[in-house]
Amino acid sequence: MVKNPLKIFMLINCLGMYDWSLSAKYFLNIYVFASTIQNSGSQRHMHFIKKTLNMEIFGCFALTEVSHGSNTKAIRTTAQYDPTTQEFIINSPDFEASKFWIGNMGKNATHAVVYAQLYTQGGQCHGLHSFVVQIRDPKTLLPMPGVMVGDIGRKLGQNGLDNGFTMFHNVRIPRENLLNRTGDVTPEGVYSTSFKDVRQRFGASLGTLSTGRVSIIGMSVVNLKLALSIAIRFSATRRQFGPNDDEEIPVLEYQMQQWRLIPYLAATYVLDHFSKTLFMDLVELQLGLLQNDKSIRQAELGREIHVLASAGKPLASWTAQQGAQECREACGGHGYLAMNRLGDIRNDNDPNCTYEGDNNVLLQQTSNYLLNCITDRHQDKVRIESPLESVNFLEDFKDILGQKFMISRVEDCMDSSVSLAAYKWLVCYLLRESFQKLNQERKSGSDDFEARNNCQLYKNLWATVLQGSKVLERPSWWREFSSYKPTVGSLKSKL
Ligand SMILES: Cc1cc2nc3c(=O)[nH]c(=O)nc-3n(C[C@H](O)[C@H](O)[C@H](O)COP(=O)(O)OP(=O)(O)OC[C@H]3O[C@@H](n4cnc5c(N)ncnc54)[C@H](O)[C@@H]3O)c2cc1C
Ligand SMILES: *[C@@H]1O[C@H](CO)[C@@H](O)[C@H](O)[C@H]1NC(C)=O
Ligand SMILES: *[C@@H]1O[C@H](CO)[C@@H](O)[C@H](O)[C@H]1NC(C)=O
Ligand SMILES: CC(=O)N[C@H]1CO[C@H](CO)[C@@H](O)[C@@H]1O
Repeated sequence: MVKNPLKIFMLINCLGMYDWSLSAKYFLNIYVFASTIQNSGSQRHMHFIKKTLNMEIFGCFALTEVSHGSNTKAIRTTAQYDPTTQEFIINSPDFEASKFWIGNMGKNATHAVVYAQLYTQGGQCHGLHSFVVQIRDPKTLLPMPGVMVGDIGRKLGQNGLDNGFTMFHNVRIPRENLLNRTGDVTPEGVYSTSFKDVRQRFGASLGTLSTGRVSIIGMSVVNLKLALSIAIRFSATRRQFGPNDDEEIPVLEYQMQQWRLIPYLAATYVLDHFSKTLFMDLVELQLGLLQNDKSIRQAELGREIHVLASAGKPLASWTAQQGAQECREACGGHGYLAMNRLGDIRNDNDPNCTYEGDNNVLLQQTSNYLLNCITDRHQDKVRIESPLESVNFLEDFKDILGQKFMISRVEDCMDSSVSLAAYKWLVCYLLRESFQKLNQERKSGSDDFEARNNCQLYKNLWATVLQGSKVLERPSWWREFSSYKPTVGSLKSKL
């Protein structure tokens, strides 16, 4: 599974070009279910992975409940340890705590990675942990005793994927099914964790949660590629109006059509490059996990990838959503004909803005991290730096804000360093403004929760901007893009 990560990434995207529901079924089983077992479990769980790869069992990832999606800490499924039988008892206290939206669970999954609050004797809660729970008999696909499972019904798209729900009525599972990378329970019922520092433990587990988001960035790029190739090809052949009655010109020749489509084409190149490099950073993180690397760098890398993916996923999925809509309109009436696929691409892309973290909520992960960087810099004079160096430039915060825009000729703006400098300035500016706004809120007596809520608009705005600068900072895409020679007729001269 981990031997050739880039190949799997490509395979999922290729399956997706054909049908996203098929790709999602494959992805959720191999990349989310088995990968979570690999990353959050240990040697004692390897048999699950083997069986998954042999297609003897089929998995899903069950975190979301009816009442809670974004706020995962409030998940209410419980896992009570019973030392007399050395089992965990998985229970859904009521319908609102039933797992809901779980892909593959509706009809076919035999096993689930279930997130539940871990309790040991005496009612002590140790927080959210993950467990492997068998939900169906692999031969008959009938539910296991105590498991109520079914399909949630028709969705706006991706109906080839069976999203399901489950309620657990005191379902007993072996103690060993606890995925024990961050914490374990002894047969006698004593809880232990190998991470001394809560922040470190959190960083390590966050990193693995980034897989889904990094993949969504890649999938959004595929959707953009599909939509743009349809719309640009169509525009190059579709003729409307012309200089005289006998000659009509392709709509792609019109300034307006280019202005609407070409920026999305440029964004596709940028995001394609970004998604591949971020994926390789994630692979580095996972190799560290496999080697049980407990260094500070590893934990910081987990945090940074989490922060980048939390802003990159909204940027990519929103760009794809808007791009697909623009492509649909750019093809006129034919764009609305189902067989031309633009509707499917747009509708299938749509849920990516919501799952693996709703975009608007996810952005707050990034903005909180950045605000913390600045606060730490102010209070403890710690340097702002991160393993992938994405925030290092904030160290020059003051100098950057003192810079002036000196360019006067359009030609000079073609140098990538100009946009990069403007981006850095904008990020620092918005960061300073929100930092001050947050402090003001606090001074006027708001508590932390309220103060942060009243700055949401500010913070999210610049978290998106910052992500843009991270994309720009990788110079190789500029080379790639500037050497790109479009072949669509006279478009060449106009680029
Ligand atoms: C097609 C599909 C497949 C899915 N597959 C799975 C799966 O396989 N496994 C799984 O575990 N889950 C799955 N999910 C669930 C998904 O992860 C959740 O829907 C998602 O996390 C959002 O949670 P929610 O629906 O509870 O929205 P809510 O948290 O109820 O959000 C509702 C609205 O409130 C806003 N909001 C919430 N909190 C804040 C805040 N603090 N500040 C500002 N605004 C806020 C949000 O932006 C959103 O607009 C799937 C969802 C879909 C649509
Ligand atoms: C998935 O479940 C449906 C409904 O039970 C069944 O028709 C289908 O064959 C199953 N697919 C697999 C691969 O088990
Ligand atoms: C997880 O369980 C395995 C096997 O029981 C054990 O060897 C390992 O030390 C445990 N890991 C942690 C982090 O507790
Ligand atoms: C990780 C994930 O769920 N990605 C989804 C993004 O959107 C495509 C459809 O465009 C889905 O099939 C993917 O599953």
